[in-house]
Amino acid sequence: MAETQTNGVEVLETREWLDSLDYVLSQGGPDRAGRLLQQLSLHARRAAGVNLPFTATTPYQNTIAAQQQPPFPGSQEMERRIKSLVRWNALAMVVRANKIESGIGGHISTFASAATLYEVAFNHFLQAQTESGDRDMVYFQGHAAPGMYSRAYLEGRIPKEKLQNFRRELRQGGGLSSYPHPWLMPDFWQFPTVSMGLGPIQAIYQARFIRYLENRGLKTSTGGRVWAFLGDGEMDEPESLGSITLASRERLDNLIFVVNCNLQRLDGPVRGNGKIIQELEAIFRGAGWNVIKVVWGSDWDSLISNDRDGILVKRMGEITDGQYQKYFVESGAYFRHNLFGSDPRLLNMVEHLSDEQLSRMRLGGHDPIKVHAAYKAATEHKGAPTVILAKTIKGYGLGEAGEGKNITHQQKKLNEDELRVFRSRFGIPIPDEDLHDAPFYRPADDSPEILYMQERRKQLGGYLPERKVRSKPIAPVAESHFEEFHKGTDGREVSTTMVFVRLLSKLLRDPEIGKLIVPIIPDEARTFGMEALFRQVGIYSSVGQLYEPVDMDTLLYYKEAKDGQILEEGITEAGSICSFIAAGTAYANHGINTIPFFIYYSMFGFQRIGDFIWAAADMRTRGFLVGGTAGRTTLAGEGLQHQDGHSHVLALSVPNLLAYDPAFAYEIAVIIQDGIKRMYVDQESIFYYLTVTNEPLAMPGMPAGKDVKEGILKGLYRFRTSTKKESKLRAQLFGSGTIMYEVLKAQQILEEKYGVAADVWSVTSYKSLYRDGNDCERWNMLHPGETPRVPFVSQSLKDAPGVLVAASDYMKVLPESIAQWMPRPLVALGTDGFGRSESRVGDFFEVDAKHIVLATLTALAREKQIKIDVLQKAVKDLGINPEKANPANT
Ligand SMILES: Cc1ncc(C[n+]2csc(CCOP(=O)(O)OP(=O)(O)O)c2C)c(N)n1
Ligand SMILES: [Mg+2]
Repeated sequence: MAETQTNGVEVLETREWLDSLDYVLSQGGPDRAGRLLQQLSLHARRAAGVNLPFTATTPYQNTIAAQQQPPFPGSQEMERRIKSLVRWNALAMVVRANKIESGIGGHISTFASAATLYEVAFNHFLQAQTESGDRDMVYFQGHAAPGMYSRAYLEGRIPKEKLQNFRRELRQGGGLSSYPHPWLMPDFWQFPTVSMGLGPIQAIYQARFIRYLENRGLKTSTGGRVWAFLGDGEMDEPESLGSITLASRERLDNLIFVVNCNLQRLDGPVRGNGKIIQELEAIFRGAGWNVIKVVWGSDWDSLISNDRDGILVKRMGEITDGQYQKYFVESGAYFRHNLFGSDPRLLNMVEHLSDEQLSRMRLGGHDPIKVHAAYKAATEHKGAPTVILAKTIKGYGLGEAGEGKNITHQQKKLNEDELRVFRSRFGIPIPDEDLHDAPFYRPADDSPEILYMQERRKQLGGYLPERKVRSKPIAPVAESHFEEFHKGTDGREVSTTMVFVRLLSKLLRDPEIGKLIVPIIPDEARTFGMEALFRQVGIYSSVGQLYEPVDMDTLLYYKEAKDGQILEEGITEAGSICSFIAAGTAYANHGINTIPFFIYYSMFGFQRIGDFIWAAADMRTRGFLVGGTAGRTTLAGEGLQHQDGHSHVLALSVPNLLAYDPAFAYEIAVIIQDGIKRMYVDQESIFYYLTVTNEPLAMPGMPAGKDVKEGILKGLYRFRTSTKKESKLRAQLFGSGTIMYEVLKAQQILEEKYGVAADVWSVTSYKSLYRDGNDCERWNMLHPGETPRVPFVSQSLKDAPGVLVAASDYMKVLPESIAQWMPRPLVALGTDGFGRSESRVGDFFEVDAKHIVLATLTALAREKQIKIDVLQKAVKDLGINPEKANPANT
């Protein structure tokens, strides 16, 4: 601007306009001035077609001007002292841990840069959850965990011994987990955030879920907010930004992101050649968020207000982040020369400041007044979520040990000199001679610092973070919902997906738990035949339905409602799992036993959003993940990308997840009934994965016998016993999911054509059997000489004669995982390899009835019970091409 004002007239004209604007500002305030500017711009466009270029960003300065700042409500000096204590103990924790055990890790510089952001929040904003109503939910940045532990230590919530055992949970008396993990510290942490990107999107869906609970009348508003403290590097994760428009669309003014823009990530600068704050501002503004930039501290106020022509702000906007980082580590002289030296007018502005003063000019994110003003504005903003972009220095206060340096993220060892500098800078009363092992420091309970911080937390309802389960167990669900499914369908063909949907719709009608059910679908309801639910319980929409649906005159129209129950998330498995997690942890976080059922294409579950499922496990999420159209051979037409032959293999990896691959209607009923009981009546920290398929088949009734239910739940039971007991050739066949029907066909062929009497077993859960087998092995190893425990598989097959053949619609490794506990060798058929879109891929994957027959005969031949020529003939008779390529690698 300044450069283009080439003649004096223009300069004068500009001055007059600015003076006029100043007058309007002083008389009418910022709102009036803003309206006037908008009118001016409109007028220019209408009258003369003046089109201002689109700018998504505002100048590189604070969004809240100094004169708009509210007064700071606390004692700045006292809060500075408390913050210093938190800083010191956080640093000491990491340094000590690495002294005791080199390489144990931990982070100093993340919290060092964010301390003011946290402390202002703790002292003035974050409302704790109370018995009478929950308030703020806070997603703490994972790597800042030492700061949270340190504060909890000063608050008297964590003893020194535990601090000592940071990252060493296995020590006597326990320790502190490296990062926020509700699994490891269930009374402390609520949200695991350290896998970057999972925190921000979860916070968005949490804020939306709170509105869902309120709109459905399950919860009265407590005015609580969701806060997410995030790293600027973290914003590069697609999950971080991928759902921000949901937050603005839903007008989530109960959501606040605080992005600590220390300009650095692990290896180096986040945007060395650009400016992360400006980039994020553009993104969030474009998405409709309220953006508050906190760039410069109070030290800059007078310089900026005296910058009448905007040359300083313009210059500051030209400097790259990489260069700013250089200023953090350089002298004041360098700063003066490099930033201000470009223009004599700029040099003039800082003439009155010494190099020393210049180098100590604070950034916005380190200035409590600026941070407080931003938080206050964020909490008062209506109609949109807020993001605060706060500029800080990574490793603030570490000086030579790492302040602003590229290595700072991983700095965990400070020598005595460095400790001394830090100690002195923050005024911690530890004498030089004690510094060598970085002792913790906590003033007495009645010291002014501790009293102050306790009083602040008392005013705000208590401590944070804290996790507390406040819901009461639900009453057992009526048996009658499930009994219908025990009978079978009398030959009528239904898919297990249809069975599941029918059961879900019955549960939704239950007077007790119906309202607690949260069906979650990523744009796949019609695929699963769930559209009847649209009408039955409605699709949640915070604004109701503002249009006349195109299918209004049909019975099952697309009904959106403010109290709609279905979370129809659109095509976002990541978003859907966040809703699942929010609903599945509401028993703890909201004291409400919502029961989520998240139904999705099984291929897009573990494979696509596995890390969220891991986080869900960590958070003790309850609920049912339901993988639809599951299995590799039953999904006609979809082919390679959709055909899932490994979700059950991946499910093995999640410790507190129960995974079932049911074949029949009654199995589904038994599993879901038990699941609701275990999770919501008995309050176990487990959750479920269930696969359902879309092949319509006649559902049999549940076989008689009291051990059937037990078998279904434990993972294995005998579904059909051969009637040909006199036969010498015997086999035990294991099936699950839709492959069960191929197994049943094979049983018939074996009996009729080859004289082999085969029993058929339904394996509902290889995972449960695998875990039980390992559990027994482990116990036996640790208890030599005692009566060994017998795995459930071994017990069940104790008296079962003949060869053993399993067929699964998943990879062979799944049945093979329990082979070691079977009485004889197991032949496993499965679906290793890439899918195909043909409808008969059972043949391609060699898991259909004829391959099960051949596998059984082969096993019998190996046992020398049948001759090789029977086998050779069988290959021909069954129509199997022996030269066919191996599906596992084609
Ligand atoms: C998904 C994921 N990828 C990588 C990491 C490893 N990691 C931990 S911290 C970090 C850098 C963090 O930078 P930033 O988000 O800017 O946070 P800061 O420490 O600077 O506040 C990285 C790469 C991780 N925790 N999660
Ligand atoms: Mg960073």
